[in-house]
Amino acid sequence: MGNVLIALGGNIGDVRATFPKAISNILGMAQATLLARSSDYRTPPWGEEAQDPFINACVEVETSLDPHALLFTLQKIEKRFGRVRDQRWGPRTLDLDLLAYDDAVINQPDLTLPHPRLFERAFVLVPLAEIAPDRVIAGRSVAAALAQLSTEGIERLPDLH
Ligand code: A4P
Ligand code: MG
Repeated sequence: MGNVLIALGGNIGDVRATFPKAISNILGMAQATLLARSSDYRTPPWGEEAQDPFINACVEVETSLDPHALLFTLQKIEKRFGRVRDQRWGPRTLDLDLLAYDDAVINQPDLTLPHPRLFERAFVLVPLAEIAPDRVIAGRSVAAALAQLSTEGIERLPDLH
């Protein structure tokens, strides 16, 4: 079984309603068990700034799929939720990024682990620090990496009931 951290993001449609459905899909399609789920956060757009704010969250799951099979499954789920891949860093209904899979280090064209832009992104590290502050990824703890970034404009959203 692999221990996996996955980032969820989106800024088109009712993203907060999409997330629980996407998580159910991950658990079902990746034969996974949910270990932790962060709150949802509203985050300023990163990379391409002329777009709506994003909602971001992270989950920790345990899965029997290997990293490539898991990536393929996440991409299938993105498509199912209407993800159209056009503009890099552009608006999307659902983005599922594989952040880390155990301590696997993979450098292949279709899969890089740990996720190469993880440490530049407060929109990933803020939710991740809520569920796994002491996790060490590529030699750095999540909390220590987050302390290097500005979290300006990131807002934790109250739970939906
Ligand atoms: N790929 C390689 N490694 C991985 C991995 N560890 N996890 C490949 C997931 N995918 C991985 O991704 C491009 C290719 O990366 C995939 O085909 C896969 O084989 P993509 O999802 O198709 O393209 P993308 O998402 O547009 O590009 P990229 O660079 O992954 O963008 P990001 O990093 O997902 O950024 N601002 C805020 N506040 N919040 C956000 O969530 N998201 C983005 C998108 C931009 N700005 C944002 C947010
Ligand atoms: Mg992506």
